[in-house]
Amino acid sequence: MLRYLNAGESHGKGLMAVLEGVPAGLPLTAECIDVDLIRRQGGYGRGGRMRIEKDRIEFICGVRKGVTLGNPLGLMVWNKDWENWKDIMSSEPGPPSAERVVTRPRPGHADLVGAIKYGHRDIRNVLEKASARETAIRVAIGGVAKALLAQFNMQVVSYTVDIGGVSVPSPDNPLEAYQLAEESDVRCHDPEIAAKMVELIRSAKRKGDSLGGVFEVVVTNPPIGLGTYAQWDRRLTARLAMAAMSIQAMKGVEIGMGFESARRFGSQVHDDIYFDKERNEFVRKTNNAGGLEGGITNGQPIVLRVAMKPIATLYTPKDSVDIATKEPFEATVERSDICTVPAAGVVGEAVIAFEMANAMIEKFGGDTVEEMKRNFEAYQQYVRTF
Ligand code: EPS
Repeated sequence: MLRYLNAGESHGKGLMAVLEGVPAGLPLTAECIDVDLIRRQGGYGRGGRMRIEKDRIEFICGVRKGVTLGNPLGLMVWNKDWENWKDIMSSEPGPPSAERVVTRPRPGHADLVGAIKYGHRDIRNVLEKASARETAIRVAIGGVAKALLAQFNMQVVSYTVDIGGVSVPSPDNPLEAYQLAEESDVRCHDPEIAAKMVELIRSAKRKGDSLGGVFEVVVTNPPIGLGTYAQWDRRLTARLAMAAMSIQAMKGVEIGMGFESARRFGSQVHDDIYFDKERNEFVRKTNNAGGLEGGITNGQPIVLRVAMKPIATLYTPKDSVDIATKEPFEATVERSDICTVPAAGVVGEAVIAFEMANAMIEKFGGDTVEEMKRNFEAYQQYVRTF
């Protein structure tokens, strides 16, 4: 089983993770992880912090000469901004820092509830870990998972389908959409819609507002039979939904036809089953199920749409109360992003890749990638002759 723990404050020294369960013999370089770290930093609507950071992975352990050892991986992303926060965030004993104290909770953020829960009078102690800065290390972990999935010819891609209500329908060809989206500032495959999205973000910026949206994540080429209906918490549908909802600011997730399927007759929803005698396999002409039936992969691409609320830090803030004075407060402007839906798609890929890699390891086991491949090939052969 793959598992990880991560740690790190947004303006601390860096973000770290220990990832256990990666089979030995997986080719892995910093470059293949950095690609996604760079993608996560991009997108129209990002704020000032991304001009400071240049996120790169450092393997502390578990990889030797570009190949995993089967040991836990130690992963590190250093924060460049730490240089500006050394004293404020210092772990040395001393009086609380008087600088950058936060007493004004942002509606929609973890600020107020976190402060009450943990007894913090300085909300900085909450926002440092609640911050979406944490997603950098999760993207790194997702990079390892993607490398493992690639050994089985599986890819995890994403693109933006909605920003603030400017939307584009789900594309017929996700891989093509993904390629086009990679060229777009908002990671949307339709250039006309992308331009409208940029314009909306620009107008939100002018008004001191923020925007959310929806991104779609697609897993290509999954084998039939990952996950199970046999126990509630092993349903892959549930695990993928939890992974998606574990990303900061996510408020909804749909699989396949999702909420729309609730509005239709069964005959309009369920994907007919055919048998292709030439290819010797069961096929579907539609994929309304989004690749999952009974919590199990059915061999069709997995399709998820994830809804992100607008960023909680507004340049024109909502009503709130200072926790020190209990008085309503006037605007204080904190550095923030306007819209991070394009970046959130990259994070979505990472968390879904992690769950998929885990499901692959569960089914095909193996201490080594070689062993996993043998088990995988034997199983695929079985499926072809079922
Ligand atoms: C982020 C880093 C943060 C924010 C953002 C995500 O940097 P800073 O707080 O120093 O500007 O840009 O975090 C949030 C939007 C949030 O609400 O916490 C990053 O690396 O992605």
